[in-house]
Amino acid sequence: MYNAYDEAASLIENGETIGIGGFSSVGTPKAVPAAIAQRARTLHDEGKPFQVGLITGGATGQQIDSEMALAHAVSFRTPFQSNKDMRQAINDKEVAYFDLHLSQIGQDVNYGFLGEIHTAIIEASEITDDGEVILSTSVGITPTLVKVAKRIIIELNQSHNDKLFGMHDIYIPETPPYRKQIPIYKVSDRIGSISVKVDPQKVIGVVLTNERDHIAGFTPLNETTIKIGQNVANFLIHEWKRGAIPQEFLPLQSGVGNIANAVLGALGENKNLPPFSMFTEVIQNSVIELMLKGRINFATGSSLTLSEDHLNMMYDHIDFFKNRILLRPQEITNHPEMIRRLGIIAINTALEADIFGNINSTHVLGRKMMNGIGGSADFSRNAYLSIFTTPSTAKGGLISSIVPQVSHVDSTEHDVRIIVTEQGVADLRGKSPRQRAVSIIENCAHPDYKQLLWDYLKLSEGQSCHTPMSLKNALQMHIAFAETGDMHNTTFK
Ligand code: 0RQ
Repeated sequence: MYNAYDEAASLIENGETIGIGGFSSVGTPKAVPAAIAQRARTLHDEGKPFQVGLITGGATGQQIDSEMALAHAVSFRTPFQSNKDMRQAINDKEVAYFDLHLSQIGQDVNYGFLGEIHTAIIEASEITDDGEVILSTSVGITPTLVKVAKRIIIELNQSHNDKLFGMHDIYIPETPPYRKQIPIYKVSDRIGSISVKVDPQKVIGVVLTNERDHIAGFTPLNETTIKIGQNVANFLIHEWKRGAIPQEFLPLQSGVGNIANAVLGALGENKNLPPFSMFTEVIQNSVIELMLKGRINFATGSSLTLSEDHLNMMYDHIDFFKNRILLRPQEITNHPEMIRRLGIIAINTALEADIFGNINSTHVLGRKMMNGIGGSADFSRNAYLSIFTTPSTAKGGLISSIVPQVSHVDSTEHDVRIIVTEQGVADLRGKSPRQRAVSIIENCAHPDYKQLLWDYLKLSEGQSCHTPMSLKNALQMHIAFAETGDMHNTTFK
C-alpha cells in the first residue's frame, strides 16, 4: 500500500546526498529512510540505479543504517556508525566511509566540504505554532543540516508527547573569522533556544510517526567491567585526594558501548567519589540511574541513548530530569573550547593500546572498521585528564589488547594520559616511551601476555633510539592472530 512515507521517499533521486538528523541511534527519522530503502529495492529490481550519500551526526538507528545498507542504497557514509550491516557494507568496500571527529562534521557540512546536502530528513517531537521544530531525543548536527539542505522532510514523532519540551539548548557558533567565545562557563549554562528554526519554504513534507528508537539493552556488568570501573574510580579518588583534581571535582565525559556504560556505573556507585556532573556526547542508561540516586547532579550531551525502560524511567520523573539534563548540538558537546575550559575528565574505550600509549578505537587488525572514531579523540586530545579503558584481552583471551604497536592509530601517545584494564592502571604522565612501556606491561597487560611483551621490549632495546621499537616485530602479535587465530602463537624474529 502506497503511503505518506513512500510519497516522501519518492522525492529522493539517485545520486543525492541526504543529511539525517539525530545522533547516537536516537532521535533519528525512521519511517522515511526505511521507505527510501524500499524504493531502492524496487528500482534495483527494475534494473535502475539508486544510491545516495548519507551524512549523519553519529550512529543512526536500525531503520537507517541496516535497512539502507541491506538495500544496497548507500554509496557514501560519514561520520560514525555502529551497525553490523553498515559495518559489513563498509568492510566489503560497497560503501565508501569517511571517518571524522564528531565535533567537526557540522562545520564541514556548513562549509560544503562534503558537497551539497540535497535533502535533510529530521525527527521532531513537536512543531510549535510559529513553525519551529522541537527535536526529540537528540540534537546531533540537525540545526546545521536544516540550514544548508535544499529541501527538508520532517518526521513528527508523536510517541514522546510533550515530554521533551525545554530540554534542548540549540546554539551554533558564528562562522570564522567572526566566531566569539562559546558562553558556557559551567555544565548547566543554557545559551541557545529550545527549538530549531526551519525555513518553511524548504519543507517538502511532514509525515507523522509514532515509534520509539530501539536501543538494545547493555550487556550486564561482569567481573572485568566491574574491575575496570573500580580501577578508574580508585585512580580518580586518589588524584582528587592529593589535589590533582580540584576539590569541587570536574565534569566527566564517558564514551559509548558496553564498557563505557559499565565503567560509569561502577564509578557512580563508588561513594568515595563526590557527586559529579557530565559534559559528554552520549547520555547512556547509567546516567539516568545515577541521577536518580543523586550521584550525578547535571548532564549535558547530544543524545539520550537510552533503552526503552530507561527512557520511560526518565519520562516518569520528567520534572526532575528537565532541571538536570540539556541536549546540545554535537558541535558544542565535543567542542575543544568547552572541553579545555571546563576541564573535562574523558573516559573512552580502546580496542587495543600499545605499550607507548597509542590507541586504536576503530580498526580490527588495522583493517576492518568497527564503528568509527566518534568523539573519542575530540575529548582525549583536549581533556584535562584523558583515560582509555579496555579489557586486557578480547575474543576469549585469543587477543591481547595490549600490543607492541597498535595496528591503527586514533588517539596518539601525546593525547593519552592514563590506560586502565581490569589488571590495573598505567599512569603515563611525564614518562618517556620506555618508561611508558614498562608501566603499561606491568600494570595493564594480561598475565598470559606479559612475558611476550617483555620479550618484545627486550629485543627492541639494543638499538640507539628514543622509542624501543622493532620494525620487524612490531605487528608480530597481530600476524600470529591473523594466521593462527591466537596471539599466544607469536614468535619474534
Ligand atoms: O566484538 O561484538 O564481535 O563480540 O570489539 O567490544 O568489548 O563489546 O566493547 O561495546 O565497549 O566497544 C572501542 C568499539 C568498544 C567502542 C569500542 C571486539 C569485541 C567485540 C566490541 P563482538 P566490546 P564496547 C564518544 C566516544 C570509538 C568511538 C568512541 C567505540 C567488539 O567504544 O566504538 O569512543 N569507540 N566514542 O570482541 C579485535 C581487539 C578487540 C576486538 C575488542 N583488540 N581486536 N576485536 N574487540 N577488542 C561517544 C561517541 O562517539 C558517540
